[in-house]
Amino acid sequence: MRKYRKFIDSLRIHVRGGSGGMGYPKFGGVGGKGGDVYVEAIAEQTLSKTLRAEPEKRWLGGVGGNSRKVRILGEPGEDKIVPVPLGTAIMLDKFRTLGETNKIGDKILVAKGGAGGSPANQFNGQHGQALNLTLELKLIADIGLVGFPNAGKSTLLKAISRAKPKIASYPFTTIRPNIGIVEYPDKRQISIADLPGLVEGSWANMGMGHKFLRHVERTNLLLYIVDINGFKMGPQYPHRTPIENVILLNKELELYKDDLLDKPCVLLVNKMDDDKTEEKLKRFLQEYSDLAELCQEFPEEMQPKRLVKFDDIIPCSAKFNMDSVEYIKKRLRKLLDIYDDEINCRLTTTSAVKAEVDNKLREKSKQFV
Ligand SMILES: Nc1nc2c(ncn2[C@@H]2O[C@H](COP(=O)(O)OP(=O)(O)O)[C@@H](O)[C@H]2O)c(=O)[nH]1
Ligand SMILES: [Mg+2]
Repeated sequence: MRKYRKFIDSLRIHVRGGSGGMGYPKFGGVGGKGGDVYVEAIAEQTLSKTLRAEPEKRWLGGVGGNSRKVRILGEPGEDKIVPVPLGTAIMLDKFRTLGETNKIGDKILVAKGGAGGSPANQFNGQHGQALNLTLELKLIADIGLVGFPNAGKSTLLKAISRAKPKIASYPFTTIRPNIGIVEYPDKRQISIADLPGLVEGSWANMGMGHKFLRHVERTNLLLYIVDINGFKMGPQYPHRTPIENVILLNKELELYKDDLLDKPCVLLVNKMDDDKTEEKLKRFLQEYSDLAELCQEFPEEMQPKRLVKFDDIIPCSAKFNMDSVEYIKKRLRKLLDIYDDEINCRLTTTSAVKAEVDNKLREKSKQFV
């Protein structure tokens, strides 16, 4: 029987630092310190592996050794390492983060071991820190693909990259985020994450949308994708035109986290395969130019408070027109390079500002000498 391993992108664990060892009052002996618990990013790690390594989900630091006649300073307890994948956020609760692993080898202290017994604590070893944490995997990709089911996300990812995502003509085919790598002639690689499961009403926690939207947070560019023919979420939903689709995506992202709307973004209008679609595109672009006005016609709860501003709108056919796919590939590279420059520019500015402040402080301190 084939073993089916579920993809885990969040894991609740208990961590506790080791207790300190007992001191030895008679000789003034100090107990060993309890071991600390760390979370560390390990290459090729997954949260499923983390779970398998410790199915009880309890990660405990080693207990410090007691002070003895033969060893007056008790040995320290062993540190415990919780191995996690790259891009894991360590959450105390929904809003408080202890840290995030951004590169392999990043090590974050999550529970301190207790002090060893000494005169300061009547020679009683102290308990280690104990707490419950949630490990949340946030993918790191250059680009995140966002679109409702059937827009053509998987098809595009497959056409543009070396990934082989599963494709089918019904919603929820992709149960895990899929990452494709796009390689350019100069060997530069760009990663694109297909973030499936976004549905109309994700913000109300329908479908798996929000589970996946979390991954969007760590991308540098969002690639929105809509079907030029519009879409229909299900029998009980109205048919949505492509422009309505854009408004709804805008709203879903805004409701999840509205600063997602500030990310650089590009809109792909997919399935441009025949003459009929040319007409539809014309109408779409027309409507897009009056987007703010069009929004007014939506029921209030569906109206975005702020409209997303696309850096580019690209008509394409991910399935049948490889020239359009090539164009997207080139265009994305270009945009990412521009954003990289902008980011570098911003960093230089900040350090220039910092140097200026430092200089002023130095001037000030001279006045006091
Ligand atoms: N005509 C046409 N169909 C497409 C195009 N791109 C994708 N499809 C079809 O649309 C359906 C959904 O595509 P898929 O990539 O699975 O969408 P996803 O749910 O967004 O990942 C599949 O039947 C695809 O073959 C396109 O450019 N033109
Ligand atoms: Mg898909």
